[in-house]
Amino acid sequence: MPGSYRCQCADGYQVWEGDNQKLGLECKDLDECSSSELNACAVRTTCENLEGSYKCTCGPGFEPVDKDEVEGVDMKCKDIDECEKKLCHAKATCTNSKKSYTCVCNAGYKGDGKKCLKSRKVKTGASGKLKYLPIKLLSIALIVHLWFLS
Ligand SMILES: [Ca+2]
Repeated sequence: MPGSYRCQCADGYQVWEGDNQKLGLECKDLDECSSSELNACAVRTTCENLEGSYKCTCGPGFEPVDKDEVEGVDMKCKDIDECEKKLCHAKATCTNSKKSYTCVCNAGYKGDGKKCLKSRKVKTGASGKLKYLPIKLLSIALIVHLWFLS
């Protein structure tokens, strides 16, 4: 309309529908993270609302595709390959998975994968029985001794 003007909120702001409408147009920050339609954050990123704008950062377990770009409105993130970072023990096998990884000790080693110790041979069979033989013999000797006394 000629001779008139219209105010608009700047990008990143929305009309504030409060009680002070008589004072003129009021704008407040638009929470771009409240809806995926309002932000350009890609999958695997976390949206963070800012005054007048927003930013995207990589979610837990993800890292920037471009190492120099730590945050932005259209940044892309990829799964962190923890196995490349050698977080498992030297005697463990690392398996990378989405958002995570697992460490499993190699055969012959025991532990949680972050720390693996050479597992000792478990005593079994004859050697295990031999351990209790002196006690058994002592018990029998005591019983026989008591029997002779009575
Ligand atoms: Ca905002």
